[in-house]
Amino acid sequence: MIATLSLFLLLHLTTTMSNLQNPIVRGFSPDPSVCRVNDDFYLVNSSFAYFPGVPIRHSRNLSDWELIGHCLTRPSQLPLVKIPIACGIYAPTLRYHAGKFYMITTNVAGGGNFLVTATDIRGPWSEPVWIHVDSIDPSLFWDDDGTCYLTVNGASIRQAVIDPSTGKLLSELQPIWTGTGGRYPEGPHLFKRNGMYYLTVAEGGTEFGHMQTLARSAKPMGPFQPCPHNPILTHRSLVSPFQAIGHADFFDDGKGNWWAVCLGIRPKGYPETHCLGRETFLVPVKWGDDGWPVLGDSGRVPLALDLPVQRSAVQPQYIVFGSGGVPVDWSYLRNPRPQSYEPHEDFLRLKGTHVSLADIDSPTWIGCPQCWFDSEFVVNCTASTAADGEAGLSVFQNERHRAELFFQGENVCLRLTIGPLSVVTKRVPVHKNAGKLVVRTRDEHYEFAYDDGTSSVTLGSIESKYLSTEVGGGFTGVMLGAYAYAPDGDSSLDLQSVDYSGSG
Ligand code: 6LW
Repeated sequence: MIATLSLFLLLHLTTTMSNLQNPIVRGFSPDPSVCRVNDDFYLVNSSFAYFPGVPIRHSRNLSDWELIGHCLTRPSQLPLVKIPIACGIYAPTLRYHAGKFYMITTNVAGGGNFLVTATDIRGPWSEPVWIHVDSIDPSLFWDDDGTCYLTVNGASIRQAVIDPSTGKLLSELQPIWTGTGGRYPEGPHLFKRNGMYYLTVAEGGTEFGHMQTLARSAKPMGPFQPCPHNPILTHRSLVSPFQAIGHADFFDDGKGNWWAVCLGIRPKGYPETHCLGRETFLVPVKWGDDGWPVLGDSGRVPLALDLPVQRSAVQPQYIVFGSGGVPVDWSYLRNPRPQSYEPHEDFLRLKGTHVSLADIDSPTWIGCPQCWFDSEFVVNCTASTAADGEAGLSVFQNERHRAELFFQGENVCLRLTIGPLSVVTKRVPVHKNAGKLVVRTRDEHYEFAYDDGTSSVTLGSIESKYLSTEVGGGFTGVMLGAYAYAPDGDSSLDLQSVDYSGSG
């Protein structure tokens, strides 16, 4: 009996350990798009007002995704000047054709639709080729004859032939499908399989009513017939840890298997709210003999996938700052002022300016997505603050929903900002402006502490719903980072290291 039980437990553990848990990218990673080149998969996500823009992740096994760079790394490609956090880069599409990568997207409040190209995925990427179409969520598809189609959102999904080298439309932008009646048909992608053209669309809005639908035609411009079992993917009205599922992109793995990536959220509490932003999920696609696909578990995202996990899902980060500057998976808020970030041998100096985290501007700030529910983010630093200057740790949803644990004069302070209310809730005298500033994230709250190396003091906490997208609005997620603010005089933060680990 004991032997049987041990064998069962071993099998269960082995299976559990080998299964990839969704989401495949944890934390702020909305509007995913994937393309495959031979055995390499590349994933891009939207990035809004964060710079650099459109992160690129690479995988060869669909389990491990490494952030390898960004498509938009220059202000000439990505002007983000004093625009709201929910503007900037919306949904991107990544495609590969005839030896060249194409990324097409929209800079909302920054010029509209454009594409950039590269022969190497790691760049350099070209300057924008602007596309003068009033829409969001542009997608590209090349037919077997080399014709390139642009598909965009609207009251109906619209499509035209395009010259991607110039961005010029070569045919009239025509409505090709209105979807199944869900609000906001968006995120369209055209793809081809066994001679049929498939058009997939997100409907219902990117919240709890989100769904993915599909139609097909014998011709690229239609007419399109809807799939008999639409929505092909949704979690609306389901009891599931995953919600708001939609905005899918299809791809095949070169071995006869089809997959889809999609966005979703993992809300907590009641009413449900989410802080980690919209994340990226992976769904297996099985094609029926009728030429229609079934996604996941009868149109639901599976909790786990039968894919070997090469590395644990918990990838602790221990970042030592110094001459290397800012790590590839960290971002600035809008276009940074380069002179405010000064690499030294064993620290990065963040030099404050008159721009604060309350301003829709470019404060001295760097951060990375919160990617776990149960985690600890430790900023090891030394601050120098003058007058009303401040420097320290930042938990940031947007300018009006955020928390800072910062050094100011001879104190460590905790300030919580919820809409119009911004209050320093605690001041603790300290004998040095150095040590570890800590935020512990939990399912439904954030807790803040200061550790001077000999003792630790907790300054307070905030319920996470006040930093959630449902309360704060927008399309991003909580970012954890460091900052400096100098309304007058010189205030700076010498950032030695950040230790970030967690689970869930
Ligand atoms: C994106 C649209 C959407 O452009 O939200 O979830 C917008 N879908 O397709 C911003 O992410």
